[in-house]
Amino acid sequence: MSRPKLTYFDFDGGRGECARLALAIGGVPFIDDRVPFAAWKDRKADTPFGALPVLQIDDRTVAQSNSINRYVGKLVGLYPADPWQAALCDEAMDAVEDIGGKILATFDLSAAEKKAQRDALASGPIPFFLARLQHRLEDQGGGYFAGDRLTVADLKVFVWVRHLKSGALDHVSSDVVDRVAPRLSEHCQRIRGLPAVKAHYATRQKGG
Ligand SMILES: N[C@@H](CCC(=O)N[C@@H](CS)C(=O)NCC(=O)O)C(=O)O
Repeated sequence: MSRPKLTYFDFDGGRGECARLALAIGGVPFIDDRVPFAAWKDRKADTPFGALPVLQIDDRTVAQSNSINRYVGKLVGLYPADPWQAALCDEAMDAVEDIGGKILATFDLSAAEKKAQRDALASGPIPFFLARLQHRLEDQGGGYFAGDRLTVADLKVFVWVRHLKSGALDHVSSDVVDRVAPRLSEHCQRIRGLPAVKAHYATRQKGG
């Protein structure tokens, strides 16, 4: 197998970050192809569905973030072998897609419309998804979303929760996670503190 190439936009978050983290944690050397937003229009047509992320291995290409997450998770041992645990893992990742899609849809709005829609998200869907994800985490014992161990579901939820906590989402208070879903906040801190996750971001800070 040649070195996998993961193509996504040039920031440490969003739909491509879970697979980047999984590959890094699994110690799989990969080409981290980061597309500057300005270059996207020239590359869009060459992707399977006109969107990123895309994973290429040898002469094969696969798109759709959760499909990539599952594939990479299987490669590196971060996806459950048990069918039920796999379904729980998928459930958490798909839930993040549901709320992430709603949030993403607000990015290109006018300032006034963005504020109105973000206010609505902050008082409804965002706390709802946080509370329900926390509930599912607690159902599994509070540590991990599936299989009693780290999976790509934990990484995907981590990336979303970390973004909320960063305060980077205008009109959505950065304390919403702590207020609504403290166990999810703890989960985020725990994933952030994993040696492999810390090592990955240390490399990023060095520009690696
Ligand atoms: N269902 C797809 C959605 C992919 C998607 O919409 N990606 C965004 C970035 S997160 C994108 O490529 N936007 C640019 C565009 O659609 O032109 C997935 O999960 O990968």
